Amino acid sequence: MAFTGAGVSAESGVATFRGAGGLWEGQPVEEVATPAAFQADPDRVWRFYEQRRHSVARARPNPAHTVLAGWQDRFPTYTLATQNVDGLHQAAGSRDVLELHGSLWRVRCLSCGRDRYEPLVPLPQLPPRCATCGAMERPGVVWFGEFLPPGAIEAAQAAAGTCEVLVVVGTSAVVYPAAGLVGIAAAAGARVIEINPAESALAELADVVLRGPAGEMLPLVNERLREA
Ligand code: BV8
Ligand code: ZN
Repeated sequence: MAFTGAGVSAESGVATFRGAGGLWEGQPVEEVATPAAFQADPDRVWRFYEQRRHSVARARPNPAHTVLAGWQDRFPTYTLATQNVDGLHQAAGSRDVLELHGSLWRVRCLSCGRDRYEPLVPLPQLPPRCATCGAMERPGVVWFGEFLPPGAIEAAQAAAGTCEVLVVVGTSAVVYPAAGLVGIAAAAGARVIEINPAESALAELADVVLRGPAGEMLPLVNERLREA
């Protein structure tokens, strides 16, 4: 099983949350990515997501995404769960990705709940409006204090409880319930491998720590696997 955070997309040029790029208009993302912020000023929150759609649209998957996509065909049982909303795992060829925090590329109607894939950059109108009922649509992501997409965290928790190896890539591991996947895997006896250039909240949960960038570390791991 692989579990990823913003760090796996860092070498694709996509800003992480708690690193240098973690601010929007001088505010921590945590204060912009919330239902309250959207309620108070939907245009401002939409500007934030439109800007991220623009920056991700220019980004390409990096070797870390490519290795993780290749493992799907290398192992009989394999699950990839991500906290990322950028869609770069799918762009690298990963299938059945568990998107625990939704996607930048989906929007949902506030009134009739219609959820749709919207790849256009820039959006034809901001905020976008529902073609069915005309109401405003919101970004298809999970904000703080919101439930994760039904089924996603449950499937990820089931996989974490049965996997032999969990590779954790590029997450500060502070956001729950996603970060709880690591404790589930460790408690179930999985080997936990962390790939991160910096310390994270995982600390003693990892059996092995590869202290470096994912775009370099994952290809190295893949080389060793080939020799194995
Ligand atoms: C929930 C989506 C049930 C949108 C995100 C008190 C009050 C209310 C709630 C809580 C509370 N205390 C705790 C909670 C729960 C809360 C939470 O965990 N808060 C934390 C901050 C304490 N969680 C929730 O609210 C979740 N929902 O609990 O629902 C519920 C329901 C109702 C009422 C109560 C409870 C929802 C969480 C989802 C929030 N949405 N974003 C968007 O993306 O815009 S979270 C946001 O953080 C992103 O999704 C991101 O993925 C996630 C985690 O961040 P990381 O991916 O780890 O990124 P980060 O920048 O932090 O770290 C990057 C790492 O990469 C670093 O370690 C760095 O060293 C490393 N790195 C850098 N370069 C590289 C690299 N690694 C490898 N290679 C490199 N090159
Ligand atoms: Zn609608």
